[in-house]
Amino acid sequence: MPTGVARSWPPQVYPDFNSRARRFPRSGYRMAGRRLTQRQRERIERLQKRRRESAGQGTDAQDGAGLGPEQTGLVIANHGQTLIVENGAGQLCRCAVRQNLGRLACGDRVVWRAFDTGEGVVVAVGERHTLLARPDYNGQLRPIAANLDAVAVVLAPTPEPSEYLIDRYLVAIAAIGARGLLVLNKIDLLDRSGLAALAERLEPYRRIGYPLLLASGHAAHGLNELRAWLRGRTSLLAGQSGVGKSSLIKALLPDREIRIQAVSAATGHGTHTTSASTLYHLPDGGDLIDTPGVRSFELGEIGSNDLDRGFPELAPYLGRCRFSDCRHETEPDCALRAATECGEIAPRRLDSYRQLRAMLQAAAKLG
Ligand SMILES: Nc1nc2c(ncn2[C@@H]2O[C@H](COP(=O)(O)OP(=O)(O)O)[C@@H](O)[C@H]2O)c(=O)[nH]1
Ligand SMILES: [Mg+2]
Ligand SMILES: [Zn+2]
Repeated sequence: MPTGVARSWPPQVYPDFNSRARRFPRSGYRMAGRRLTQRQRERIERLQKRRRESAGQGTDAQDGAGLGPEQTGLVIANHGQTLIVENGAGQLCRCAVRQNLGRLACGDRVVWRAFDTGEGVVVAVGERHTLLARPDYNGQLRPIAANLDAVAVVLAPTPEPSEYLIDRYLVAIAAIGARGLLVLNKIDLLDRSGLAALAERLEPYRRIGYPLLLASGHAAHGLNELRAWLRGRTSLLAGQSGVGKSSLIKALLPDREIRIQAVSAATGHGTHTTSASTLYHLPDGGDLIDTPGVRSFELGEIGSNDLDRGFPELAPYLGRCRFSDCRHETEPDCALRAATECGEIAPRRLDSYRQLRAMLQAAAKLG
């Protein structure tokens, strides 16, 4: 971990966290009492009492008492213990979450039931195929986005891109099992030679399989290609502050304001602010999760396998150095350095790999 970077602030990636979702039981729940209104709480207590009384009689007393049938939904906004869930017909419902389900995130697929008050309760969460999480202020892991298929790393001429930062994003993306895409935004700021120079600098990423799209949110350039790439996927835009993520999101989502108003209406009390994570449907298909607090993500508790997954081009050479504990620095017969000298590996990528490996090893020694 570089010094001066607060561990708790940037979101981190915890691949093992995904496994928690599989253990969520569908029954034997306790109600999430704290965030329910007094009226709801009383209702639930009555229901539970009646349920206990009717246990063994083969009836589901809940159905007769204002709790509708189970239905599936998608979490599209998250305000702590209150979620906005969208049903199959596109209707939004404010839902509490049963406590034993833990924290949910935008992108979670859920089973929920509506009260006759119009609000609902989430009773189960589907297995997540990916989960991006970060620790909150007291170190508890907090899910940020569930079921992401892809993360677009947005870059721009300013702020100047850093290969090390890009590589850290790509490792984090590979660690959760999502696909990575590079978007070089604000190309309206570049002349022909400036663009050629920056594209050349990013060429190593294209060579190892990361698509590179050129875009300008302001000049509405490259947006069709970006839309085509996002279609059919659940994605998130990541990148340093100032690269133009918010501008791109606005350009991609012409109905964003309408959606924000609909989410606000569904929250009932208080309004939905854009500082909360929100899942938007893209007009051409696909979903975009906007998590404005998430500027960059950091490596968290990832192992060296995750690191290696973020450097696919090293795979043919790993384990082929003369020394099994080779640090790929000055050791003789280093397969990675030899491959770099032959042009098979970009020197900057090897630099990043060495730095990240050293960082992970130092972190492992600490504890
Ligand atoms: N020239 C140019 N400026 C842009 C473009 N997109 C965003 N900006 C500017 O870059 C700054 C940061 O944009 P913003 O979308 O807030 O970036 P974010 O921090 O990544 O969300 C703002 O001053 C924008 O007006 C673009 O395509 N071209
Ligand atoms: Mg922004
Ligand atoms: Zn080596």
